[in-house]
Formats: sequence, C-alpha cells, structure tokens
Amino acid sequence: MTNDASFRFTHAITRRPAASITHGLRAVDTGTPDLATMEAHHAAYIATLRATGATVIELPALDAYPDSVFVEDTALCLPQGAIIMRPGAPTRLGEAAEMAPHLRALYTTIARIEGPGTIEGGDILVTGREILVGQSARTDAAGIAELRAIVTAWGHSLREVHTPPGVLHFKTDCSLLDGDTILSTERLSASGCFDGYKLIHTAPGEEAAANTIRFNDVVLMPAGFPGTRARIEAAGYNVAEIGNSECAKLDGGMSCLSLRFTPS
Ligand code: CIR
Repeated sequence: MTNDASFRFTHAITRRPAASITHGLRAVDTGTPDLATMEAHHAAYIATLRATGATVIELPALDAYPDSVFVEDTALCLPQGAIIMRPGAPTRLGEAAEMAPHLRALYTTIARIEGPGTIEGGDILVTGREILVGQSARTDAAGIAELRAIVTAWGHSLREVHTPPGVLHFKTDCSLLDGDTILSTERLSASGCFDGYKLIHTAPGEEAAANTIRFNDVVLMPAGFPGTRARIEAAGYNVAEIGNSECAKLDGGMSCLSLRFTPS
C-alpha cells in the first residue's frame, strides 16, 4: 500500500541558518560549524526542493535561537492541519511560537501541544498508514499523549515506538522512502518497529545516512554515503546528495531542515 500524501507536497518551509549556529546544541563536540559552508549547503537543499515544482518559503535567520535552522522540530504538518510542537530542549522552546504565524497563514486548522509534556518533530515519522512517534530525550509520554488526542480526532492512528539510546531523535535513524518503504539503521529496525513495512537498511558504517527525505520525485540524502546511496538507487529512487557536514556537527540532517506539506 502506498499513500502519496506521505511524500508528495506542494510546500516547504525553511529558515536561514543564523550566525549563532556556532552555539547550536550538540551531543558531542566535533567542531564548530562554519556558517558560510552551511549556507551553501542550505541553498543547495532549497534549490533541490524547488526543482520538484514546490513552493519553498525561506524564513529569515533567528539569531536568538541558534538551532532555529532545524525547523522540523517546531511543527507537524498533516493533510488535516498543522500542529505546533513543544520542543523538549529549553533553548528551543520559543522556536515553536516563531513558526506558528507562518503556518496560520497557510492552514485553516492549527492545533498546539500545550504541555507540560514535550515533543519535537524529529521524533515523528508519518508513513502512508500511520504516525510513528519515538520517545526520546526530547519527546516524553505526556507530549505523545497530547499529540495522540489531536491526530486520532483527525482520523490517524498513532503508534508509540522507542528511539535507540544515545540517538537524538527517532528520525535520526530512519526515514520514509514511499508510503510503505522505510530506510533505517539496523540498530533501530532490530526493535521490530517497522515490521510489516518494506525496509532498506543503511550500509555498514553509514548509520548517519539514515536521515533522508522523500520529497515528491526525489530522495535528498546527505553526501558521502555511497553504499547507502547505491541501495536506495537500486530500489528505483532518484537521489540528490546534499552536503551535510556542518549540520551533522549539530546532530542535524535532511529532515530537520524543512517542514513539508500541502496546505488545507
Ligand atoms: C538539536 O539538538 O536540537 C539540534 N542541534 C539538532 C536538531 C535536529 N533536528 C531533527 O533531527 N529534527
């Protein structure tokens, strides 16, 4: 079964990286991101989304929020409406309110996670048949319960899964290639959370390639993972490689850089 609504979009929202990105959150310090390089990668990312025919909104940089380039964590966009998230990282909480007016301008229906629970978009994978949400250091049971109440009323089924220990977000380790095909690390799929889906695994030693996005007819993946690229292409997908060296220093990847949706 495939559900095209899970990977066909008319719109994306991005936000330019701020100079303060050098202070962005990171689990391990592997060096300070270089703003000019990140901007070049970001421009290539946007150009690739636009080349599919979509409208891509570029919001201005928000210097007060070093991680604000990672817009995915601020909202969940579904065909029925958009839901403003409640990020679990205290330095990122205000990013959700910054995103809200932009979604209000495009969507008729907007909901919001009120708290006290927390939930970030990086922990949510919308497939062609359900919404998977991984508990993580950023997303807790109360946040998931609030989201469940909203999306169930909109006709979705939500299944709670677990993010592997030491992994920032659920989607750090997986992504959707089409309505029922998932790209995943072996360490994540070993939990059985994707049983019943078609699975493509990242190549050995290429776990950092798991976070891709299927956007219309292209799969955007981080540059430098030839084994995984070959597996995705062998399955018939059209791949575009985007430099991700600077975002990777902050545990960010392809999905984090946009909200993807068709307004309703
Ligand atoms: C953070 O720790 O929140 C950022 N440095 C990275 C966020 C990545 N977002 C995502 O995976 N959705």
